[in-house]
Amino acid sequence: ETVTTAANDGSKVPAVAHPLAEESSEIASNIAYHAQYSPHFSPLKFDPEQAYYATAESVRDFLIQRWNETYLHFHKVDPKQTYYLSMEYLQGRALTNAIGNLNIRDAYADALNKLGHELEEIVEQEKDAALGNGGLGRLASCFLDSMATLNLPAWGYGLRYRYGLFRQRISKEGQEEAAEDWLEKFSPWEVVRHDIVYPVRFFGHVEVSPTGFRKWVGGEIIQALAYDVPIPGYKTKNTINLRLWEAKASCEDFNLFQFNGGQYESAAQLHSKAQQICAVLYPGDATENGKILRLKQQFFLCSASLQDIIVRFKERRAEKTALQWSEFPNKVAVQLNDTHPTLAIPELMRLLMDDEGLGWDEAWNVTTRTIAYTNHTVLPEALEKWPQAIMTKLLPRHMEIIEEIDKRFMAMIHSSRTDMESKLPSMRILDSSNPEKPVVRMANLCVVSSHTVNGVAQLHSDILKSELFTDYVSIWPAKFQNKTNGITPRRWLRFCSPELSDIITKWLKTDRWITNLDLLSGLRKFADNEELHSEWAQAKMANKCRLAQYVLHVTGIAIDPNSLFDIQVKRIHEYKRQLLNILGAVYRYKKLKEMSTEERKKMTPRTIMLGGKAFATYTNAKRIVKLVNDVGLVVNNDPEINNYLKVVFIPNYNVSVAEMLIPGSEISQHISTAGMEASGTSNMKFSLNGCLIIGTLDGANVEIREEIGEENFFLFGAQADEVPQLRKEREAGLFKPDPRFEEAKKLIRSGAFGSYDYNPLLDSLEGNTGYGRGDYFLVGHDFPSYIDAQSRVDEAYEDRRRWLKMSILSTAGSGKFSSDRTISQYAKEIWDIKGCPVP
Ligand code: GPQ
Repeated sequence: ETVTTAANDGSKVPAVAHPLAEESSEIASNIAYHAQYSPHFSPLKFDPEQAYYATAESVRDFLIQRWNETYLHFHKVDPKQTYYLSMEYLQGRALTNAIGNLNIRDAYADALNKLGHELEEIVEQEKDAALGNGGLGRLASCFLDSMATLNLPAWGYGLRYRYGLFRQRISKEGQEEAAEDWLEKFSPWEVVRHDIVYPVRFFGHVEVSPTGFRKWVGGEIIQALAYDVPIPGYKTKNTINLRLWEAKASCEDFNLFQFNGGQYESAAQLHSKAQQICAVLYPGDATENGKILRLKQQFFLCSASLQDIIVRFKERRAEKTALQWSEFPNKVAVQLNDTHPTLAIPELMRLLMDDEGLGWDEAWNVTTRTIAYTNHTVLPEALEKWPQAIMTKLLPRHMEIIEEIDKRFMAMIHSSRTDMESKLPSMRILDSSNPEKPVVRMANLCVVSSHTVNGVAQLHSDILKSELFTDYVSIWPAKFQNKTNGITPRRWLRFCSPELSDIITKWLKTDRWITNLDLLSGLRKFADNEELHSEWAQAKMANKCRLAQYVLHVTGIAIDPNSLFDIQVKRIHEYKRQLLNILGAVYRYKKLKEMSTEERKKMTPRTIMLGGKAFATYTNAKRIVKLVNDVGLVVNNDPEINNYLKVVFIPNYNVSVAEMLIPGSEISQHISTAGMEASGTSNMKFSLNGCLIIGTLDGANVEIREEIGEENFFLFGAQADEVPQLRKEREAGLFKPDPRFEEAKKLIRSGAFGSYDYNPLLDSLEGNTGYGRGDYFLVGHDFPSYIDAQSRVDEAYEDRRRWLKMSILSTAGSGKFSSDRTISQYAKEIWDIKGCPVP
């Protein structure tokens, strides 16, 4: 038997080279070194899994080196620094990204070859870090990549969930959820920091001293322990930090006496409470206990992060001048990723007043100059409201502070804006309209306490100003901004589609587009060039074949790379209207069935792929997943039809799956009800990869269409400002459904796709409107124009040259959607920070 370990083969590889060597034979020996001395060492094995861990650990050596250099440099220069607070980060895999950003990919590929492995196979060993649900979490991760690449002094703070987003399995029943154990075999990308621990208090009460000084005491104290994830910039030394907190009880909280007495559970009570805090991403919050846990998570993030920020502020002051709190906002910017970390506001106030001895006005001045808030949704159910009773119990001092902010806000209106007094009930932070159950409106707290509030696409920011926050705009017009989202071109083009990237670099005669995405517009002048067309088509075909292989592997369904690849991947939600997509597919199927064989042969073959996770308790979303799978079963097994149409549900959609799907797509669907998708970010990824969009005038679609040209965008559906009127008409019974819409629903109701009862799902498209019923999302209204737009897609695809031109123009027009542009704007217009490159 041959021994498969490269680690032990001293004749082939020397034991240790310089840990930061960049030459492939030295890298090979470093990988071998890690294989030999890491905790994963097995003398008989050097299979892909061991090779992955050893490779990752050798890459980590570079990252730690650069992380330290960057930290010291920031410490020395002492620039103003941004802290991005987010409950979610969807990092995905790190290996390809790290060696790509460090510019050592080819050397690593060679090194692994020398050790008998293929880089492509090794990177597949890594589990996704899925500490987020969807767009909001992935945006945070793209932002970190841009912050590092732009050399900005900026860090991310988050939570180290034990179990990230669930793994989705598809069975006969539909979606099934299983815990995803991303830490099962340890993550090589995090460094535990036993030297960085802060106490975080919960419950307890407020004690008032004889001098009137208030202090939060008692309750339980959980320790926040830091785990650092180094984030390398692209072709720069700068490597910033994503600091994730884990909850721990201190050893003093372990009751040895009880344990020895056999009371094992109560002996470790606080330990088990601590474990719950970071156990899972976004646990359901329908129950009282669930609510407390979610609120605990939010406060845990805010308190630990702010304590850490304050320690660093003091450290950097200590060497220079005396401590001056008014300087704090000149050194620290805190960005709230939606309302989830709102408690940073009262927590900063508390730390400044109760721990540092500042008065209210001084603390308020510091807090409001420090904190800025990004809104990511106008959906009413996503606007957080916490019952005051729960807040008072869990965070009594913070509730006092929030009440004081509310009181002072009202006083300000009464004294200087009497014209706005009638608006106070909806503007107040505390909502006591139900006196039995007063709630804290987190978005209002954010708007009142932040120096800047921004939306995430122009249309969304306009809606915030004209609808959600109108009254505040009249008080603080300058507070509101737009920052259109972006995506990192490294992960979402350079690394996920090396074929297309090389072509772009060749034609632009530079690879500077990777950090200056506007340069892509230089492709426009080649949009009709036949040589480029043929290279472009070849790259696209290679990506489609790779995707087809993947689909076969995960679903067993063979799809034809010559068919039009049509993709919709995102969280399943009624407002995103996957139901419109599948009703369209059903309609297409029905029309194909009605055709003669001759007629059918003239049709454009299509492969419709859908993917995405449904929240475990969101019934209609789960029904949609089931429907897609049921339609696929019938269509894909119909021998008359399956050369012209396939419907495939891609299971377990995540960042890595996206990196496979997006480069292989030709048309993608971004078809939310106008006004409801704040921005969308996958639309940018598809467009960047030369995939055309069929979409509504919603979120960032509006700006994508502007950039790439309306002739290259398949537009349909109602516009945002028409939606309220359409809903009213629907309610008044004035809506006359298109016969094609009725046909599609009828076919599903007839049982053509199995015996599952789809009536409740389809009934949500009938009757009077109201949220979640009576076709609130206007599927029926938009259906005919959607079908027409799909016909235009088919027609355009038949004209090869026209399609390729549109595809090239999509990529050429995507420069604006780099997260480098977004982050530069945040840096300049909100944070007031500048690049601080490590020399
Ligand atoms: N978004 Cl509030 C989420 O993914 N989760 C959330 O909790 C909230 C928003 C999304 C939003 O739906 C998309 O339109 C945006 O593109 C994305 O945030 C990033 O801004």
